[in-house]
Amino acid sequence: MISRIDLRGDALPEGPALRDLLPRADFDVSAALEKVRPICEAVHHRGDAALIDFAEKFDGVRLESVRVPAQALREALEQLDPAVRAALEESIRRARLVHREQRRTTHTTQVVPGGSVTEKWVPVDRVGLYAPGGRSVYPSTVVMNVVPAQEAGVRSIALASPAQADFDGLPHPTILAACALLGVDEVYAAGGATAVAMFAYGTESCAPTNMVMGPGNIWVAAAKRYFAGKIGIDTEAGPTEIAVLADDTADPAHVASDLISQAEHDPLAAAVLVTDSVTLADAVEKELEPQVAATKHIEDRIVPALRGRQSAIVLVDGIDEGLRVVDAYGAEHLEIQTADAAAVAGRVRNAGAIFVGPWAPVSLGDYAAGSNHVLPTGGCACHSSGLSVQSFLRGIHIVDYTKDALADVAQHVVTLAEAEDLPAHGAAVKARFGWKVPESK
Ligand code: HSO
Ligand code: ZN
Repeated sequence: MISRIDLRGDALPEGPALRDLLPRADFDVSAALEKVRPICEAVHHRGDAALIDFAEKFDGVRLESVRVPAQALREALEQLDPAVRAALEESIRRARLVHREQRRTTHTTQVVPGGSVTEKWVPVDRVGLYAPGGRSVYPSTVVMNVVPAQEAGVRSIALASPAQADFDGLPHPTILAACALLGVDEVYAAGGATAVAMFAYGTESCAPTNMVMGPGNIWVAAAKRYFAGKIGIDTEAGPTEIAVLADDTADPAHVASDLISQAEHDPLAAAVLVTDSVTLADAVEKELEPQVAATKHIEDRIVPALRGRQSAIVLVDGIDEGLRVVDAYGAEHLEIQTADAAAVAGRVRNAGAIFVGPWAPVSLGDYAAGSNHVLPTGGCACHSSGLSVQSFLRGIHIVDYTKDALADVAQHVVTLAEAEDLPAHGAAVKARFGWKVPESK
């Protein structure tokens, strides 16, 4: 069911060489980039008409308009299963608690008397959020995208999700209901690259946005890459990943169920167990068979995900070596199921989110821990964070100097300008002092 990589015995290699020993699926966005280019350009030139044609081609439904009417949002909320509504409300409440505390405050540094730099945090004006459709209809992802944007103070939030043939071309009703619960009333039936292009260029019915955030498939990732540098985008989301660092204190049944839980997303999802215990490795492997057989998405997702080259049980000599392995891997989700799990978790440097001990499975974070589930994949956790209030803010420096404060540092500015062969930079300072460099006090 799952392969093994034995890294015991020899000293582990350093950095990238260690990462190369670890399993990871290919997620080649560059090939998809060529295919999304004409799609993006068609949306640029033909606007809504192109979106409608693409929905017919890709989603099999002819739309009258891409904008979802307010009535449809209200109805979706009215018809939402009350238990699902209560669960979403609790998920929203917890996410708000966490994300509200991520807000940044304006801060002024008095650099010298009369000279200060203030950092002011300003939300992006308008953002486009994407919620996938198709195999993954996740109202929880709507929550994880919208809550940080709202808590950041973004004034204009639009959301797109693919048109569904089964629902008269509207996005999935649970997506609409989640929007209604969150107070998002600008919703579009647009999927994949077409949605990203709609937000980036704007169309007759959708004003352009400053940013496009939210996970999606390879086409969404490719379209985001196409617009990188022109609008704000978050880190590209690849297939989901779980790594579990466990020792012989872990419960093999729980480790197995956690691995399966993320394998359930996608045949390319990665499930990696890193352990120093052969006994645990054997027991987890034994657990996988019956647990997989008892669940739902067996052949289409879980079995290919666990059998795929992206998943493995990695054997290491001890927890120190295990930590080096999980740091080299940089998992989207990392569970620590070891003795003294909090202390081990405290030593991890690279992970999108860390789940500590036996009572914090990744599923909790997916829905209701309060943490965000839009997290860096594909090793991007080594340089990026998950979605947060910060993702929607810009820190603007406000430089405020008096004449005396400028005079005091003028010589240094002129010296550096000359050293960089940019005399006009220095002149901009000298001009203010009768073309003489004032003496520093
Ligand atoms: N584990 C996914 C998020 C998700 N799980 C949505 C269930 N629904 C990526 O973090
Ligand atoms: Zn999940």
